[in-house]
Amino acid sequence: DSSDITDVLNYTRSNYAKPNKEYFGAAKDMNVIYLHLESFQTFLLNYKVDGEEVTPFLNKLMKDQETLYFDNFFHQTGQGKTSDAEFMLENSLFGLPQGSAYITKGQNTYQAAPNILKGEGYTSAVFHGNNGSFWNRNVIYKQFGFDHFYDASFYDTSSPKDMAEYGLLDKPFFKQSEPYLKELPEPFYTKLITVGNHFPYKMDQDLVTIGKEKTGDQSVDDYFQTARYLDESVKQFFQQMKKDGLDDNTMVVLYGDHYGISSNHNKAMAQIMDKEITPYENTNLQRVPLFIHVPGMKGGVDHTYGGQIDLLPTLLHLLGVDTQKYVQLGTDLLSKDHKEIVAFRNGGFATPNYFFVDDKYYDNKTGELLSEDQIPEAEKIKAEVSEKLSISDKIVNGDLLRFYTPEGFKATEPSTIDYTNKDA
Ligand code: GP9
Ligand code: MN
Repeated sequence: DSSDITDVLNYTRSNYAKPNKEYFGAAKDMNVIYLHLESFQTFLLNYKVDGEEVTPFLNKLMKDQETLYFDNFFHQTGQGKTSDAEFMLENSLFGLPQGSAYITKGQNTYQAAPNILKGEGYTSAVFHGNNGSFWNRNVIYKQFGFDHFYDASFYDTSSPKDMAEYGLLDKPFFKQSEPYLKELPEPFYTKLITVGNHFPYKMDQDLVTIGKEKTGDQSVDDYFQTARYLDESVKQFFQQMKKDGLDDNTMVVLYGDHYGISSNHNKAMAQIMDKEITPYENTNLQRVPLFIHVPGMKGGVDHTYGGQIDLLPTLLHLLGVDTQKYVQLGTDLLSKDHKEIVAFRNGGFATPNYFFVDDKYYDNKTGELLSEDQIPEAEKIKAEVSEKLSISDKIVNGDLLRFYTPEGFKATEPSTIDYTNKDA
C-alpha cells in the first residue's frame, strides 16, 4: 500500500550518491543519443579474426579524447532481455525476476528519463525498425513520456535485402532515421535500437566484411560477422551526425544490452577466450561496453565497476540535472559515493574483489573459489544486493511511484500521446 513508499524513499535517500563536480553539467543542454548495441559483449572489442580487428571503429572510440569508456560495466538483465536493459536505462529500476516488466507492468506510473527531461525542455523519441508492439513498447513508452516512437511503419522495409529477423538492418535503419532525427526540436533525448547483431547471427554473405571464427559452433562463429556489421553501422551513424552538424552539441551513449552468446556455447567460447569457461569466467563474460561521448569532456578508460541500473543517474548528472528527489536504484558511476557492487538479477554480484555466482564466492584477482568465512564482508554485501533487488521489485510490483510525485515533476498524460504514423 501507500505506506510502502516511505520505506522506498528512506532507502533511496540513504543510498543517494552526490554528483562529481568535475563532470556535473559536462553535457548541459546537449542532445542525447543512445545507440543500443544489440547483444554486444565486451570481449568483441579488440578481438581479431584472421588477424583483423572485428570492431575497428569502436576500438578507436575507446581511445577518443572526449569519450569515457567503462571496461567493468555489466548487463543486469533477466528474462526480459532487451526490454530489461531499456527498463533499467529509462528508470534506474531493475527488471522483474521473472518475465518482462515491459509486458506485465506496462501501465505503471514511472519517473522515466523522457518525463524528467521534458521538465528541462527536452523532446524525446525512440527509433526502432521493428513492429511497435514488440515487447509492448508502444504501450509502456507512453508511460515513460516518450513524445515520438518511430517504429517499422515509419521505415521502408520493402527490400528483403535490408531486413533482419527483428526488423530493418542497422545501416538502412540509421540512414532512414536521419531525416526524422534532423526534424526533432533540440535539445532532444533519443534512442536508436539496432537489430542486426541478434542471435542466431546469420547474415547475408554479400554484407559480410570479415571471416567467420572456426569453432564449429555456428552462432559463435558468425557472431563476429554481425558484430563487424554493427561496428560499420555505428561508424556510418557518426559520419551522418557530423554531416548534419549534430556532432558538437550531442552526447552519444553506446551500450551493449545483454549477452549474445549464452552459456550453452561455453565449449566454443573456451576456444575463443583460450581458457575454460568456469562460472567465474562466465561472469567475466557478462561485461557489456559502455561509451559516453561528450564534446569537450575529458575522456579516458574508467575501471569503475557498475551496471545498467547506474546509467540514468550518471546521464542526468552529466546533463546537470539533480537526481536527489527521484526514486532511482542505481548511482552515478562518476560519483565518489558510487559503491562498486554490481547486483545481478538472480542475486549474484560482482565487485572489484569478489564475484558471487550460484551461491559460490570467487576471488576476482585469481578466479579461485573462496569460502564465505574467507570474506569478512560477504554477508553484508549479499544482504545489500538482495535489499536493493527487493526494494526495486516492491516498487514495480506495487506500482508504488503512483504514490509519490517529486516536486516539480510532471508526467505527460499517456492518453494524449499518439504514435500512429499518419502517412502510412
Ligand atoms: C526486437 C529486439 C530484440 O524488437 O529489440 O529483443 P531481444 O530478443 O534481444 O530481447
Ligand atoms: Mn536484445
